[in-house]
Amino acid sequence: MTKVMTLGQFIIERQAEFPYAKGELSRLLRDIGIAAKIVNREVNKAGLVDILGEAGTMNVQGEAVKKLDVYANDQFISALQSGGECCLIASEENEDVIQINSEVSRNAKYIVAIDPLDGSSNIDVNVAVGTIFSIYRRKTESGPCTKEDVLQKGVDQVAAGYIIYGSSTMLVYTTGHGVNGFTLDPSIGEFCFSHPNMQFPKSGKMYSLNEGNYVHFPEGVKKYLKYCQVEDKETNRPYTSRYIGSMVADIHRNMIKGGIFIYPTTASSPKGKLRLVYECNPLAFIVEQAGGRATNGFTRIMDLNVKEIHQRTPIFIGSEEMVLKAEEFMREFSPEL
Ligand code: P6P
Repeated sequence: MTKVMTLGQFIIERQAEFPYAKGELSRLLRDIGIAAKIVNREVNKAGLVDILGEAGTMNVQGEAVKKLDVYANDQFISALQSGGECCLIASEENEDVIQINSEVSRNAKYIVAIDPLDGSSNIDVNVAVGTIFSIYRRKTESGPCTKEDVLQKGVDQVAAGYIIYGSSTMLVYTTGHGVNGFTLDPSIGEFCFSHPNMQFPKSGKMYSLNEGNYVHFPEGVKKYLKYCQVEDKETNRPYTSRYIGSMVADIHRNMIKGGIFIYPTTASSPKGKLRLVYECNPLAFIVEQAGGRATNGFTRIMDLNVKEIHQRTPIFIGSEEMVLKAEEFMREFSPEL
């Protein structure tokens, strides 16, 4: 019987590798893991909404039923506020930053940027959804953190991770020393170490993008799409199209099997749809740490200047060779972008 290692045990064991660390980051990751388990319980009940009551109604316990993304946001904020290791939160669900000014958190070292439940519109059709988080050290020395503390480039991330609520629930994260995955064992309520040192395949046969936007794609994306669809035995083409419409699920699948995910500029999203701070930067950190590549078609995602919390960016992310090929088409056919 192989020894099961829980997320908590793994964090403590890895903590020993960073003698300078006093455990704050370890406790912060633990707090996120606890909130993820609570959110997982509710996401898995979503199919029972008739019994539990639609969002905006009262459930059988007489409690107001929240939309799941609001519920998830509340759970992660509450866990971070009570954990005491985070002084500021930037959330997809909140227009402005959330300062945590309690005695214990005011001088905490870390900032968390989070998309508490990405792809939540897929819940009603039972498709995998995800939480994405990014952790930075505060830039200001002490006192209440401000929005300036969160407007940092992706290269300055201390840690990043995602939770995928799918056929199983997994937490995948990096602290800059590789990527490790943990699968939730509901029978013991623990994330168990299941995917050591995850590696993004250097190439693959899957491309993920919403071809419904084809007409408004940049010429370089159109040309790359046609490249993927042309028959060429030597380079394993035509590739396969796989698009779930849930970023964490699409990227997680591609990290296991190889592939590229693209959300370029479109007519309705002239700057791209996906958010730099709490979607693209954390996923770029994880993908790069696993040996993949993440750019906006020209520039490394993690080098992009961050001016606004909810800033959007085009993203090309996944197997290194596939992203490099897509960038070739962008340079040749859409250099103006
Ligand atoms: P579209 C979900 O709403 C999301 O933010 C990502 O998870 C997903 O990759 C993308 O939007 C899907 O967008 O325009 O293809 O429906």
